[in-house]
Amino acid sequence: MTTKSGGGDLFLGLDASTQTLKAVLVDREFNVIADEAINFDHALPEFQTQGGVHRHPDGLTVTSPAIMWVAALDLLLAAMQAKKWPLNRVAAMSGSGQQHGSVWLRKKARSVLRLLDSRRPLRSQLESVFTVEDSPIWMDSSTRRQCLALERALGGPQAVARLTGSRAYERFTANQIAKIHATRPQVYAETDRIALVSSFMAALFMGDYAPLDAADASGMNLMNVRTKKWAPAALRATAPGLELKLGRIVPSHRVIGTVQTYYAERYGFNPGCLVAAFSGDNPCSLAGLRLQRPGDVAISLGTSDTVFGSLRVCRPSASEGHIFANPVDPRGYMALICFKNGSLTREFVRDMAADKSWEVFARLLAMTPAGNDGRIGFYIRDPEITPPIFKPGIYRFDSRGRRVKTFPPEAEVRAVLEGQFLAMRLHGANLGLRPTNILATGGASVNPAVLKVMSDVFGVPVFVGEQPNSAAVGAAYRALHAWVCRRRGRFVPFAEVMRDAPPFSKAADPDPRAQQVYRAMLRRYAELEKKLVDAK
Ligand code: XUL
Repeated sequence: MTTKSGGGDLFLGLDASTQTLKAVLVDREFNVIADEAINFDHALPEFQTQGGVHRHPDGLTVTSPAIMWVAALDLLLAAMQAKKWPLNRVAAMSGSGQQHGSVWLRKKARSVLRLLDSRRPLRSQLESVFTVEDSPIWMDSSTRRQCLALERALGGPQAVARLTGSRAYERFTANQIAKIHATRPQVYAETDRIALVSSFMAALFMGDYAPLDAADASGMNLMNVRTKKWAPAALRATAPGLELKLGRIVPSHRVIGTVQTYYAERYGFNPGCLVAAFSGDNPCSLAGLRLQRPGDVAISLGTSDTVFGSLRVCRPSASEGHIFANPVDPRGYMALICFKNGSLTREFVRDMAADKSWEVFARLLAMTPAGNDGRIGFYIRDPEITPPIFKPGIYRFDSRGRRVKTFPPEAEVRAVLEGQFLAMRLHGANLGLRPTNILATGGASVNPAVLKVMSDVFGVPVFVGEQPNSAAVGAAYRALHAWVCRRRGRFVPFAEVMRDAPPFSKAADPDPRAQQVYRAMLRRYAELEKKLVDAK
């Protein structure tokens, strides 16, 4: 067995997401050699979650039982052991957590963590350490009042964005904390530590309170996104005595400890296995997709679409997206923008105009030129956040900017794709994202017709990569990164650590003739969008 601190040749990545707890094991050649997942609804039915959460009757509050995450870790570790994962070869581990959610611990939590008894599962030991049993999570939108109060205290949405990287958002942890402080002051007083989901999972492995990493701490509205330190004004506006309850922020590539003896004794981990700071799922995905250089942008085409990438400069906006600290470059940043209308909206248009068939969709698409003869459409099936157009509907405009009721089917299919990608290009650029190449992921990234329009609208090549568990894999890559930095005793660029990883494959090249068309179209799109947003 390897016992030297950080000895071993494998890297473990965890992902505590909304619905599942996953683990992947990665070797030095970047191959995923094993993976395992525990689905909360199925494996732990006693918690009666749906999709891993409890939606409360007010329609706004959404929580998950904190002890469920602990119970899932027991199951995950047992499954890894049953499948004989070579845990004694793990040199370093890290993890990813759904962002923004908070875990509230009472004083005794720290001694319970330090004295974990390897004869018993974690669940029975941690049952009574929470002051808030139902953790608020990222789907919660019950804190409008607290958001307004934070923005008032700091001088408006733009001021909050400038300081923390995002305007005040309901799901961001400051506003959740302010709500608990206001509505349950006793609970707040009894809380010794408020962790994020990521740092809580790290604490379970370290056997002590874990520091927060700068990338995940960026999703709280509490950290100065430039200095990566707590912002005193935001702390004061949120709740009294908060800094002590939050602990330290460390760079995301920092080794924060070694695994508690519990894991060596009970599951055969190498006792010297390093624990690197855990981070949020979006920062971990950035690492998993290896977007290390400004200009590397990922577009995830899922139920909602997400655009994210690395940035050198920090230019937060109150009207769109988020700036986070970069998880692999302590001097850099990352931008993240969510678009609610993603695959479901594309499928809606396919069903309406293309006979419910992607083949027909692609055939229709080929009948129209880039730029759609000047037609522009906004397809808002679900209330949209980027741009904020809350009233569902289809807003179609002809080449002269006049609202029209219908488009022919071949124009309709092009309009939905061009509209979505123009929105991404416009709002991404507002945050400083200027792609030089795009990595497309998510369900719709297997569709060549969709990727061709993406490539033309942005004017850059589009790549695809098989990376189904990008957050968990990203956590494992970050563990490797932290391990290399520790070994060499200095910061080593992530790109250097990942240099020999297999390249992604190219799926589409832009048509140079489309450049001009889309540049002009982007201006018209922005004007029409402004009109729609102002009219709301
Ligand atoms: C990001 C966000 C979600 C969560 C859960 O701001 O709220 O992506 O991280 O995945």
